[in-house]
Amino acid sequence: MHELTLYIGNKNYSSWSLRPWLALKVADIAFVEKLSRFDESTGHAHFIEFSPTKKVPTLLIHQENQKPVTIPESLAILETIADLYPDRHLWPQDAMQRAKARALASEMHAGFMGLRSECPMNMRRKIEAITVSNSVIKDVKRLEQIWSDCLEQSGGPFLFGDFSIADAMFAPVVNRLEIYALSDHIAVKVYSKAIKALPAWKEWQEAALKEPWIVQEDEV
Ligand SMILES: N[C@@H](CCC(=O)N[C@@H](CS)C(=O)NCC(=O)O)C(=O)O
Repeated sequence: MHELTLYIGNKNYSSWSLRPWLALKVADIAFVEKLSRFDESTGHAHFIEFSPTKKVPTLLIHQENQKPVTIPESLAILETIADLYPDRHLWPQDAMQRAKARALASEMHAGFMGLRSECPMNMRRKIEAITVSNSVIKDVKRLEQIWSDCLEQSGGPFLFGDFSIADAMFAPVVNRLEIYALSDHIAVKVYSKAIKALPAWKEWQEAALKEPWIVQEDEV
């Protein structure tokens, strides 16, 4: 038996935190949520109290009579959850589809630097286009290609049919594409609608809108 504690950052801004939080909620896995606010004045120094990387998200796995196991890195957290709860099928069951989903989740984890640096997630930001670099335009084109290919092959509503870790990894991008008006592609519209209809997405967004804290560098 084990219990889970997930440390996350501000719901308005923390795109990496959203990923495992969303997967845990969609898979109906119980966990204790600990929100630790960003503090730009100290470089988020207090994150060291729970994470060796000083970053959110970080998962703690508590087992009886043992020291908690600490897992930083969103993708490692998602893999760990899939391992601990195999019956929730957080990866596609077919090996080839699973391989494809893993490749896409890794691509998201390691790439899309233009989009990630120029267009921060911001759940409360009003929709308003901004001028973006070619790197962002390239990232958006790649997302349009991934989402349209996956939805065409799976039939939706999620990238591999049922919600998977690939969706958890791409979910924050739904907000970025919307608030900076980056795409009119039909696959983006259809996929964004499916993600935003998740009760867990709505729960995260509602909480984000109630947060009073402003992180100036993420206000574009
Ligand atoms: N590769 C990490 C990235 C995590 C990350 O950069 N988190 C941000 C917040 S969304 C953070 O904790 N920043 C604080 C810092 O860099 O000191 C992951 O996948 O979890």
